[in-house]
Amino acid sequence: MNNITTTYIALGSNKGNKLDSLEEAVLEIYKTIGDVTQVSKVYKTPAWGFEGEDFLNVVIEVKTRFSAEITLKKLLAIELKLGRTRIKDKGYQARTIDLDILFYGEEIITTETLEVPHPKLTERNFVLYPLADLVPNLVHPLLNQDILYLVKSSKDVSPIKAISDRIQPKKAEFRQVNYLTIEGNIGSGKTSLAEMIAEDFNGKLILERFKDNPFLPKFYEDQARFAFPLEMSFLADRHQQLMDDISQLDLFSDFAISDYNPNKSLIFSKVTLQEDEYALYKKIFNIMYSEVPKPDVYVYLYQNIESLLSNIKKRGREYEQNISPEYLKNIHNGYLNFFNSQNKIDVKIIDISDLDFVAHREDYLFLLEKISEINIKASG
Ligand code: PH2
Ligand code: MG
Ligand code: MG
Repeated sequence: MNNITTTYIALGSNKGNKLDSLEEAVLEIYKTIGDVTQVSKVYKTPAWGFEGEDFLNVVIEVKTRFSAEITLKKLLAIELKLGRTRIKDKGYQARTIDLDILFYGEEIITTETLEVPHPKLTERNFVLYPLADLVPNLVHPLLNQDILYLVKSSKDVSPIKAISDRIQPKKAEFRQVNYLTIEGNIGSGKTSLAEMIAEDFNGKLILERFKDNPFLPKFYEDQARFAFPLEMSFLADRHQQLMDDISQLDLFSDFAISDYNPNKSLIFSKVTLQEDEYALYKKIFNIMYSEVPKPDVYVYLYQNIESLLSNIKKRGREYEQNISPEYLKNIHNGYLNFFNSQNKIDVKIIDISDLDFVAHREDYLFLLEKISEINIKASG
């Protein structure tokens, strides 16, 4: 999963309702690129380098998981959506909206389509002034000078004036609970989602550590022979881990988020074990987990079997490649049976078959909203 990078983007408009265009662009950037954490004052500036109406200019700070290249693509799509037209080879033209990357972390990028830091940044008051509102001490990675210094040494003599209208920052919202679990079938994306939410909302992450379970590859080779030791070893590992993790948090004041719940052991073993083995297993499970706290919200990411198989293929864990559609179907039904037997916890089954919350921030925001919904039935 991609890290979060802080990027600074310049917005300019000198055609149509300029303030509206800037506001709409901020909203679109929030929806498709990342949280808009800071917005400068709005500046009125004469068209620089061509004849035209005055501009309104702002600079915003954005936290994004997308690369600079993808950010640029998404910015161009927003320009088009907001009615930007370009006449080829005609130099500067009036525009409803212009969106330029000024800085992208400390990266220095020179490709055919993208140059970062923006090469003209030091020549333009309409970029330097708003940038100085946000990060006066930010150091230009090529020049090694900070923004305040660049403002003072700017040779741009064109007038620049802040107007009284302001544009608000816009950040993703999320209803935090003490203990949120993101569950799902194998390959559903539960770990990625848990990681993203924990990072964005400062949650304590509890991830299942299983990749080194020595029985798992054997089990996928010979289920009948290795199901019981596999389930026993999951049971022991998960218990030990959960005790370690939970002992480090205060479930009444911290926000914790996990990508599994111990009940998973029962759901899987019901599919993989013989009836008598399962009865024994359940006895031990109940002894071990009688005291473990239950999540306040339990999310189940549903994906159709086809997408699961394709995700499993994509992530390429050798020992998972022979998992059958029937096995995935059985696990899914196991989860549904389990949820039907629960009436005290807030279970949210969300179909993400047609979503891609890593590539599309819109989908991620949709999930945050879904997870934040208050379930009247369960909250009593
Ligand atoms: N953008 C330009 C050219 N000239 N002048 C002002 N005042 N503001 C701008 O945003 C601007 C400009 C090229 O993108
Ligand atoms: Mg520009
Ligand atoms: Mg541009």
